[in-house]
Amino acid sequence: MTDHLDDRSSQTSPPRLVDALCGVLAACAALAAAELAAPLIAPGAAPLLVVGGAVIDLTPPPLKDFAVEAFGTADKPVLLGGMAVVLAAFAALIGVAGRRRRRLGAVGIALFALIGAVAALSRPDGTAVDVLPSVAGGLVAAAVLWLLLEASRPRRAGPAPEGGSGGGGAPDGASAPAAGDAGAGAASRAGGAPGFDRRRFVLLAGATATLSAGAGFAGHRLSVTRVDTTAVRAAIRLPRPASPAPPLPDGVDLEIAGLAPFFTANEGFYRIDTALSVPRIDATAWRLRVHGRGVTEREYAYDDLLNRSDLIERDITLACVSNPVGGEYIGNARWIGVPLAALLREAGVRAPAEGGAADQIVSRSSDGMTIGTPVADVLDGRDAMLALGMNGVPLPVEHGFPVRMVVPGLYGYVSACKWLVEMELTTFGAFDAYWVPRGWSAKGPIKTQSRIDTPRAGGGVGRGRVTVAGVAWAQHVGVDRVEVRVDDEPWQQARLSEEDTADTWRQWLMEWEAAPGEHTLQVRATDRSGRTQTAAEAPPAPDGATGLHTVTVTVT
Ligand SMILES: Nc1nc2c(c(=O)[nH]1)N[C@H]1C(S)=C(S)[C@@H](COP(=O)(O)O)O[C@H]1N2
Ligand SMILES: [Mo]
Repeated sequence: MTDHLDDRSSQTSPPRLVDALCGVLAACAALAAAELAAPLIAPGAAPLLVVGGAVIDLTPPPLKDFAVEAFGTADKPVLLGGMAVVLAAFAALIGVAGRRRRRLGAVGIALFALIGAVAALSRPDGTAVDVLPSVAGGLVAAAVLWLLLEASRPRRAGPAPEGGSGGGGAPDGASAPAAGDAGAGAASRAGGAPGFDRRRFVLLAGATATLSAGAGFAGHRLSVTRVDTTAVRAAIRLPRPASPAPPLPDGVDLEIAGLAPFFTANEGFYRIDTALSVPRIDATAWRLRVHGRGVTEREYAYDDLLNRSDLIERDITLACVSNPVGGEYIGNARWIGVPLAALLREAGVRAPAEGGAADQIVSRSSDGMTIGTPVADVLDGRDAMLALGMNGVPLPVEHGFPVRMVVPGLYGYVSACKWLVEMELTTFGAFDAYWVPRGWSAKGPIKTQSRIDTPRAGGGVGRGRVTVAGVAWAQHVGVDRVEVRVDDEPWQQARLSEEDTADTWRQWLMEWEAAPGEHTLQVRATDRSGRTQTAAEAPPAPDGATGLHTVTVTVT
């Protein structure tokens, strides 16, 4: 047990910080081991991810709304960072507790492994093997903690200096080996000099940190490259659609600085989902299963869809129900895909009004998301599709590769299932999709809305002629009119850009003679059904925010 280093090392007993460090290093080693084990034995079940996923699913809706509002699309890095801080704090405690009683440390570690295992099993796609990374992590944590605590264990020559005079750094109660951990310690204690071997500990700690970083990195690489989605995706050639998008009229894009462009680039397209790590699906192995009430079960491969002779290309503006008034969770893209109504009719689906047995399509993603869409909307002639392409390229991985649903006029949470793997025909009475028990309406038609993009809220502009511009949307109904109000003046009609289709947003602009001082600008849209958006303010939950986007600017 005693090695030659013991005899010539600096000797002090470990302060609590060392105990805490032992705990934190054990946690790092555990996470690294689990990260490495996951892609090898249980892909997608790395403990941080499954626990993070469970946290997301269990988060009460108001807290989730707050997180989205406060951190926007950075909500997931913030969540992972928060989890790391909490984990580090508990790991430090486990280190301190483990010094007093090894058994206490073991119990703490077992508890964390259990949390990981339960989270893994509770995932919608969880299976029994998914607990293994957590088990592996727990075992590694226990071993590393034991090793580090041993290495930093205080040794005393002869009887312990009771109530030490201070100079020697008498071990506080916490560092004294406790009853219940016998055996191994006795020998080294008897033979060693007082204090603990710093050099040996630093070496071990350094080795633990280095190995953990290496294993964690290797695990990460493995999980990313296991299926080379990137190569599969890059090899896909999108066919020419049988029904191309109607020609774009001149003047759909007013091309004003500060105004959202008519088409949103894929890179800048908002992203909203519960996926902590983006599902990476091998399109060549992908299958879509269609089943449920009133259908003959079918299965489609990616090529079955890609090679269809009825592909359509359409411009559709997608919007999120969580978008606050004036918010950015909306984007417009040119999609290529399979007409969903045609595909469903082939399988025997009929609209409820035609005697169909199902009124809801429940889409399932590879990561277990469920999204419920009215059958009636999909079959009413609108360009609902299973999208394969977005703005001229195969769907980006973040936006649902290989296949997602897009339905004009419905918020994303009731229509736009990404990483789609299954469609089940059922009823709204029989099944609540993911968001419904979380306080969101089962049906979510998009509300007519408008936004001022320039000038920016809180910004300053020079007096004289100022271009006020923004976007307005009423998907599948169409925007008919946009009006702007300055302070308490009467509403003035804005100039609208040319319309692409009723399924796309429209830009608008108004020239304003701005006088010095602080001014408030407001916008409202009227859709083609004659409805003007309400000024009454409502939050995003349960079925979309209302109110007028209001911007205050200072004119100098
Ligand atoms: N699999 C899956 N699909 C999903 C979601 C999700 O969390 N998981 N979120 C939905 C929501 S709420 C919206 S608004 C849209 C957003 O699509 P985007 O990220 O491509 O903009 O995807 C929808 N599809
Ligand atoms: Mo959404």
